[in-house]
Amino acid sequence: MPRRYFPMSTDDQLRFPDGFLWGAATAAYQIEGGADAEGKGPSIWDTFSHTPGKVFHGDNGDVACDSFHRYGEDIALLKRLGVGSYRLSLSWPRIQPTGRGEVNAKGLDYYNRVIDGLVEAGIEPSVTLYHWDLPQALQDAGGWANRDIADWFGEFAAIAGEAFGDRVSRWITLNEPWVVAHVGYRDGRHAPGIQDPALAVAANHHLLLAHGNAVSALRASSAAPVGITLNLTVERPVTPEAAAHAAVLEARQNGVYLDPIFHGRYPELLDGDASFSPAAAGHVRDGDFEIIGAPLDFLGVNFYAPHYVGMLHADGEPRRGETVTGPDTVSIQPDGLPITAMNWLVEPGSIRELLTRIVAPVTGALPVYITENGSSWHDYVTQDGQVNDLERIAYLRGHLAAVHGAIADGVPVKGYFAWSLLDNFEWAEGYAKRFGLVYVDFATQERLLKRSGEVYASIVAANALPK
Ligand code: NCW
Repeated sequence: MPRRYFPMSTDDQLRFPDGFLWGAATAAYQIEGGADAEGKGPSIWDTFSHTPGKVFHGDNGDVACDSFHRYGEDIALLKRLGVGSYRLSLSWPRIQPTGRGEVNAKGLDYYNRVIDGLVEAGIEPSVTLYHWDLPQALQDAGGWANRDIADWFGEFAAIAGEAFGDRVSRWITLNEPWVVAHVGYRDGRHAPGIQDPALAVAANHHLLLAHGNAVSALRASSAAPVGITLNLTVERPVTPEAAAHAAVLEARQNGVYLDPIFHGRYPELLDGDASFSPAAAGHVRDGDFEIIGAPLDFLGVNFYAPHYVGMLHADGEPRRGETVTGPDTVSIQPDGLPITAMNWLVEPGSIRELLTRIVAPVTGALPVYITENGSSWHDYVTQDGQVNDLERIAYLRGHLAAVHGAIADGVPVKGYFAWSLLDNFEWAEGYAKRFGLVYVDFATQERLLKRSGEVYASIVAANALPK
């Protein structure tokens, strides 16, 4: 790739290209609350979080950040950050309470209020159609394991496109389909809490078909750019022997989404592996790859941490920092790298490696947005009423410098959305894990800009990162 230099980068700052889009992101179930307000139907996360033992501390999203009522405050915070765009998601069961047919006009009204408020504030709405809160009625009909969901999702996308397509600046069909299939249906740590590889691999294929149908539906009703957000992994083998295993892990997480969308096939490396390849499991029908491969306007990439892998020692004993993951493989937490409250490694260079080694060779000149990046720490309010989250600031600076490096390498990264605007309901971790640039006191719903929020605002204002 040709290396490009920024004429405006100087010794003391890294300047981002003119027009670089700065944003912040959230997801409906994580912030809205209003779980049964104004005609909303139940989602799989309502069911899952109310099932004892599924979420840390028995937390649920019934109230969350109460953004259903406090979206005005959220928009004011976005203005304070100075961001050009807000990435939010739509709750499918707020709009279609049973996921099919009947539309809840009051649900549309809510998003109209939010979208109008953003536009008025000069903030572009970047809207994700699906960020994990499936209508429970659709789960009862098989959820993502039922191929019919591709049509149900197409219908929902058409409704959203017609309702909001005149004001939305960019559409994201799905957030992290790998997590939906793998954590929801294979590992079971997320809703619907199923542990069945056969259903997980079916979900993988149906998510892609649903994505393709949504692209077509959105094209019919909105001129805004359309993309998908993938959580791609960077696998780092610690020995040459572990390289083949790392390649398989990348195919299982990256290839099973990137290859069908951009190359019209599932990864060859997984041929014959019916528990990871939808092709090997017999899910592909004639015409599927034409649907899945509908041309996109951008790729959204979420990235948090790399993953280190190695081979199990001959004595079968894992060493310190190693977790056994297979008959002869281990997952490794290497010494010397910081670890966030989520237990995720901090290694900024890996986002540059992801963009240059994994993304750009597949997407070429297609614009790329970092649709999520951020970190969780044990934040607290000091006696003088501040959150001095220095670790989050270091994480943010490190990752932005690495994204800048990827742009210098020639990767067309057009924007960056911090995860997250607010501390929120962190899925299976409940409220115990805070990712926000804004601290939320969940007892009072008071919002407080963290120091990282102040730092982010100054980076956004300068369109540059001080070195
Ligand atoms: S949990 C998760 N996240 C966080 C979440 O807040 C956000 O909604 C997601 O888009 C931050 O970014 C994403 N990702 C799932 C990681 C699951 C790891 C568990 C693997 C188990 C096999």
